[in-house]
Amino acid sequence: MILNTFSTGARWLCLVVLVAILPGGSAEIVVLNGTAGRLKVTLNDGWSFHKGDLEAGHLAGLTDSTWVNVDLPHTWNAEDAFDKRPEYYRGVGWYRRVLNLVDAGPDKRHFIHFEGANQVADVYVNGQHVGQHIGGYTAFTVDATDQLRGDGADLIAVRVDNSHDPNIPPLNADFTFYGGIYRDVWLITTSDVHFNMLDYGGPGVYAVTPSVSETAAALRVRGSVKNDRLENAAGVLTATLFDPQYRPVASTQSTIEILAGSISEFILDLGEIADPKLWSPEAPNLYGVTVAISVEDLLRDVIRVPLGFRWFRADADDGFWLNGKRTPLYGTNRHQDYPTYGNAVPDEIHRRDVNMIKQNGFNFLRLAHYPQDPAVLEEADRLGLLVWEEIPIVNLITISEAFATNSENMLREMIRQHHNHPSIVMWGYMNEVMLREPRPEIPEGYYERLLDLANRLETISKEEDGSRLTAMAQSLHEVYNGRGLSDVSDVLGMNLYFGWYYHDFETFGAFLDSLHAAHPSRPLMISEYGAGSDERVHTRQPRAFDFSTEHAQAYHRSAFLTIRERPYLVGSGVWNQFDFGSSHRQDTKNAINQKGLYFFDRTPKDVSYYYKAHLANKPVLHVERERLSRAGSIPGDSLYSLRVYSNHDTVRLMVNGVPYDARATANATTVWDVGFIQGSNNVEAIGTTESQTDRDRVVVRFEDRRPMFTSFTPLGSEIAVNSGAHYSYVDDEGRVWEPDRDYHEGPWGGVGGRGSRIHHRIYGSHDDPLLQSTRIGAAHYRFDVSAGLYEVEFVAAETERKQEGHRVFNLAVNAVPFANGLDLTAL
Ligand code: GCB
Ligand code: CA
Repeated sequence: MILNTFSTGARWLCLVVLVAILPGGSAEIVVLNGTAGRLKVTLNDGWSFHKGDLEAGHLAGLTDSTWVNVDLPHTWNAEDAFDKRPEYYRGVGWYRRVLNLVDAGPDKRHFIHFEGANQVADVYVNGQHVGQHIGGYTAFTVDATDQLRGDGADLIAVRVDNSHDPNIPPLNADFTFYGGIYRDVWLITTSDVHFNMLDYGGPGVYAVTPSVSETAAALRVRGSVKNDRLENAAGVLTATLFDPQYRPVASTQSTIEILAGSISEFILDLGEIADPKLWSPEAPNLYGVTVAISVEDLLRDVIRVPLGFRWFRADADDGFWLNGKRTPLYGTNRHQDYPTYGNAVPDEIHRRDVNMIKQNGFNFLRLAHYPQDPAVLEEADRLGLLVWEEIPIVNLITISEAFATNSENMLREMIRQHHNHPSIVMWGYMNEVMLREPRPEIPEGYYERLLDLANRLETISKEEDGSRLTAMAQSLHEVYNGRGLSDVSDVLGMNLYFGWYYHDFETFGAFLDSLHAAHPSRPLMISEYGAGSDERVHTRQPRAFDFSTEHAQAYHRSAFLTIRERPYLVGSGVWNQFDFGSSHRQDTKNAINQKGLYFFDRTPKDVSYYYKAHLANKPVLHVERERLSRAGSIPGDSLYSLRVYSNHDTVRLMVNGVPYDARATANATTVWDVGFIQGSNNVEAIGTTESQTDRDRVVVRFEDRRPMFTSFTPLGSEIAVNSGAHYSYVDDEGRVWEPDRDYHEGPWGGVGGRGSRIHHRIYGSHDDPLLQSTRIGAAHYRFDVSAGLYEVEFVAAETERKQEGHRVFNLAVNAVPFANGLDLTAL
């Protein structure tokens, strides 16, 4: 249990919370009459869940004893979003829970606060509808006071629906829209005079710094108070600023009149704060402001919001500036899901993710493509990350007033809910919404309505919060064909995939320069760039879209250099920090977008160390280790290039005790051509900078298959070929399937046919990168092995239900047929 005490003044206060845990049941929540402050209690535990819709889902008479017991956060798509069926359940689910609340007094108000439910939620208390919320990524609060009986058996029922709705963004996107109450739920009890709890899910209290410099800052708090009494109330408001050591440093008081049943707004000026400790990624000095309201000398409500003193701007010529210092934003994007949890991840995982991003050396985080959990923002404040947060308008809009209204509402919710986080520097509201051109079904008037919506959202952003920059992300063709959209927000984010979806790395820089020259007053930012990879896929000839780790690393080494050489850029965000769930994806791992610097389970990819070596403020030395199983059957196969990512000046390498030359690091990389021997190879890198030395070791297993061509080796030796592929594949057993090759004077290779690769999911197997490639057409393989007894295994898959007879194999070994008319569809 954590007990927080605030001590800001002499007259008050004492926060009394009594929670009795009943054996085997949920907590009994006892609220004592006349106590001060507010009570916030988790409602995460003890829910019953039913997948599907029910007419009487909200009624007490319904028996829910057969429902599944769940705790929140919860999603119903944690499994079906990853199976090989492209669809996942998008529909209704019901949640019910008894609230064991013993209410000792009439002067209390009870609110239920949902941090997020995807995507439409209807909340019922004792059978009565108390609120509906639209949108899966923002929080909302309902006032349940009038429906609660406080007899220990109050029934809360929530109907959640994640069906597609043309009026609710996102309409479609490259991530999974997991349904459910997937974030924390709280009961918040206040007295009957309290800060506005129904302010777009926000705290109702907002701290602003109209001016900040190194020597002085102005601080103002605005907000609103609700009086739920039948008579008018005269209150005293107290705002106190606490420094990062929790010492009060400034305070102000003022009186407020609130008419019965109404809301009064207030502004409190805390005057000038001398020598504020500035907030920055290097020194995230986090202040806090508490605001309290007392009536008749008794504290009624108190709230604490975070505060950081900092100022910033984005310039079209020299990028991002924080606290008067040029601070290029080098960072990453993050989605909120995780293996086995889907999007219903506990706060610990949110916080750990943000920590990993910080540890990677980044100073920037784009929360794409939607507002994220409060734990994410709290951690970004605490650790010092500059954040772009956005609402989920992705890929396209619907031309309807309902879509526009829902979007505006989400934007206001996001801004109010996260307004107080000093980490936030940009509010975003659209991502790649111009539809891919040419696209015949573009509705009449689409671009005009889009521009109109963008302008409406821009206006709201500034109206809600003029202190932040606004941003929008566009794809390559959109940046060209802006149609006015590219100039609406303060910063233009560009999602650019040179060397992945199109063009190549080398043309990336020239493109940026020409765009900057054509639009010299636009602050430009790379909001996304990235390449997918799979630790099982390796090649000496990396190509775009082959998912080899070698290509992804080459991509990032080139892209980040290009970015760093361009001081006019506001910054950049890798797409993505972590691999994430995208149910429609059919890359080499089903339903996963693999562009992470980390795998979905948060193990780091080698390429993450490239960034760490560049950006982290500590020694980094990392021998690549995604390719520890290697095999070779042709001359030269034992020679491999091996990379070490480091910020040391020089790196030395030892392989099996043999020293290689010391090399100077360039672009945080050193590369060696290493000869491996059969079996285990000990690789050790030694990095040195002045007197500092670090070591990193890996063991590489090399299977030398060349002897098979000179002598018969009866047991345990094999050659496995990844037919039709230029990359090798390592399966679950550690077997290395070598890249295909054509036969030229031995020792083996394919004759006839040609290599071909599809990007479809393979049913019934997760060896997708092995089975997605094949040599098509009449072909045979020749292996010049010595005489002996061999086993030949033929592995094949059909990707879709083809007509019988579509693909038929006749197999023969040494011209002796052993299977004729083999038709996988007919099996
Ligand atoms: C983008 C989108 C993002 C996708 C990404 C990709 O431009 O903004 O949602 O996930 O590309 O990986 O294709
Ligand atoms: Ca949370």
